[in-house]
Formats: sequence, C-alpha cells, structure tokens
Amino acid sequence: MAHFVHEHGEQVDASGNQIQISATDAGQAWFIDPNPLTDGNFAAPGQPERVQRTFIVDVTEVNDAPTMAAIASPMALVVGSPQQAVGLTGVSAGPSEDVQQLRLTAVSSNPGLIPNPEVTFVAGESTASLRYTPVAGMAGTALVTVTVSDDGGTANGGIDSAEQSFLVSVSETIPFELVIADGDKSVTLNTATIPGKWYQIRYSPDLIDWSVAIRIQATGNSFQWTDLGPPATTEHPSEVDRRFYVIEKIPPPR
Ligand SMILES: [Ca+2]
Repeated sequence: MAHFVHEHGEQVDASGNQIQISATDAGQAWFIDPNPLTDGNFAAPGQPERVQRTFIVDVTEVNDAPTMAAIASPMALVVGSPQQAVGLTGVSAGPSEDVQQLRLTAVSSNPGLIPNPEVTFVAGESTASLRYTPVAGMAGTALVTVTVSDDGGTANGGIDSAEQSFLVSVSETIPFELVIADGDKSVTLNTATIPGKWYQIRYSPDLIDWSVAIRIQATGNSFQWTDLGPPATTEHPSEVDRRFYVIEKIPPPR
C-alpha cells in the first residue's frame, strides 16, 4: 500500500482524496466549530469542545522503495573458476506498487577480477539471477553491489532504488604434486610452504562446489597431506569418480 502524507506531514489513511477526521481520532488536533450555536454541541466545563467537521486535504501518493532480499556472500572461488550464478529474491517495486517497472543492475568494485555481472530479470517476477566469471589468473576480492530501481520517482520524499551487496573472494592458489597410491588409491599432495603461513586444502567433485578438507599452519618448507576419506573428506578418494584439489594461502584464522 502506498502511504500518504497531507499538507501537515502526518500519515493518514485515505479514501479517495477526502479524509474525515474527528477530534477524537485526530490525535493532538482539535477542530473547533467556528459557530457552536449552529450545532448545539457544547463541551463539558474544562474540556475542549468536541465537534466533527469534514474537510478536504491534499493527499499525495509517495513512492515506496523497491525491495530485494540480502545476498549471502558465496564461498571463496579458486583462480580460474568458471562462470558463477547467484540468485536474487524478494524483488519488488514496493508494497502494492506492482505496476511500476523495475530495472536491476550490478557493479563490481574490482572489474579486473570480477567484471560487472550480468543480471537477468523478467518483469513481474520476484526473483532474478546474476552471473559473473572471474578474470583468468587473477586472485583477490571484489564487492558486487546490486541495485533495483523503480520508475515511481522521488517526489515528496519517495525512494526509487535499493541496494544489496556481497563479497566475492578468489583465492591465491599454489602448485602441488599429486600422487595416487597403488594399493588403496589414497591421494597424497606435496607442496612447498613458507613456515608460519596458513594454508587450506579444498576438494570438489566438479570444480564448482568446494569443501574444505583441512587448514594448517606450515611448520617447515614443505607439507604433505594424504586424503584418506572421512573425516577430512566425505568419502575415500577410491570411492568417487573424480576429485579435484586446490591448495590456497589463507589469512590466519581469527
Ligand atoms: Ca516503488
């Protein structure tokens, strides 16, 4: 429902342009009949006179802000990740303002890492989707800000846009040697490390969904880790068709 303001700024319910306000429901306002003799309605001693009048006030419809639900920041990507998709929900022009046209745009704070995403939106829907592809070979972070705008204007304090943002992180990865054991087909990763720095190993069945296997602080110049299945990974590597690994440098856990 659009809300209304009259010339004194109070918000009131409206029925067309004519609003009936009585002394008892107008809050602090008292309306005194200029000629009490004509209605014979006198107040009790010491009380303000209670009379009703009907009058016309100017009512202006004010544009309510469009809406969009908050967007959760996705799990960190690895360098060279393919196109990513993010769903947007709760998209509307504002309460009972469905006739307004909406426009959705997205801007990246770091286009050298995450170019400005494409937004796909079909008029009348409450959802939309957004796609972006990290620039090959680049690591870092980018804040993506999504703006929904309506065409209701900003007259009389109306609001015609709203924003939500989320952070995209692309991790710096480091090379490693991978060895599959002849016997139990366990997988061992060997990598060079810097003592004192933190690293994590993640694994994925498809290069899209990633899970953290371990996080460690290096104690020497190299590190070796063997995937033996649970609890570090969901299944033993011999039980899955394929498994991708990545080793990343990470900030120290807080
Ligand atoms: Ca609106």
